[in-house]
Amino acid sequence: MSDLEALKKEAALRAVALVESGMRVGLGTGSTAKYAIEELGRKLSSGELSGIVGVATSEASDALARQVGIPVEPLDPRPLDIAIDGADEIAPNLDLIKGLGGALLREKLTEVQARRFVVIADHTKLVERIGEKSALPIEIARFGFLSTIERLREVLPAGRLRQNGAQPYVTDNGNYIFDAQIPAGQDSDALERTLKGTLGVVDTGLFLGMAERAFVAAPDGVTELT
Ligand code: ABF
Repeated sequence: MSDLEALKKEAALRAVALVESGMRVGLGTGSTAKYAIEELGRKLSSGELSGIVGVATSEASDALARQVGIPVEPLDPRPLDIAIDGADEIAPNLDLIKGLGGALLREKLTEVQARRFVVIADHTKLVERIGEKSALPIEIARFGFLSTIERLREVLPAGRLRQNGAQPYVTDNGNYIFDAQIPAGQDSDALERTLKGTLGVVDTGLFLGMAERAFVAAPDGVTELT
C-alpha cells in the first residue's frame, strides 16, 4: 500500500470508530470511502458491530458494501445516523467540492439526510479556498446538454464536458457532468444559488455547510477539523 493509501485508510478508520451498532450509515464513494466500507464490513463480520444498515451513494459502493457483508437499503425519508465520505477539496470552514468520482447527486441526497456527515481525506485535499485546485463537477441533464452548457458558460466560462474515452461520461443517474473552473474571489453560496437556478443543472459538487467534521490524514498524524 502506498503512503497516500495508508493515510486514506487511517482517516477512514477514525470515522468508522464513530459508528455504533444499529446505526443507519451513508456509504460514500471513491478510494477513501472504500476503506470505510471495508472496515465497516470487517467490524460486522468480527461482531464488533451489529445491526448496521448502509445506504450507498453509488452503484460501485452498493456493490462493495454487499460484497463485504453490509446490508444495503435504498435512501428513504428517515434520517441517517451518520454518513462517511471522501471529498476533492476541503476548505477551512469545511465547505467541500465533491463529485470528481461522478457520484455527487447521490452523495448530496444521502449526506443531507445524515445527522452527522463526516469527511475523510488525506492532506492533499485541504485548500484555502474552494476551487483552488479542483474543477467543480456539475451534473446536467443529457437532454439539451449543449444548451445547458451554453448557459453555464455565462457563469463559469472555463469548463468542459467530462469524457469517458470518446463518449461523454454518464453518471449512475444517466446524466452528464460539466467540470468547471471556479474563478478566484467567487462567493460559493452565490455560485451555488446561481447554478441551482440554471435550467438543465441537476446538482453541483458544492457541499456547503453540510460536513460536521473531517478526519484529514497527513504523514505526521490525523487532524480532526470541526
Ligand atoms: C467521492 O469520492 C467524491 O465526492 C469525490 O469526488 C471523491 C473523492 O475520492 P477519493 O477519496 O478517491 O479521492 O467522495
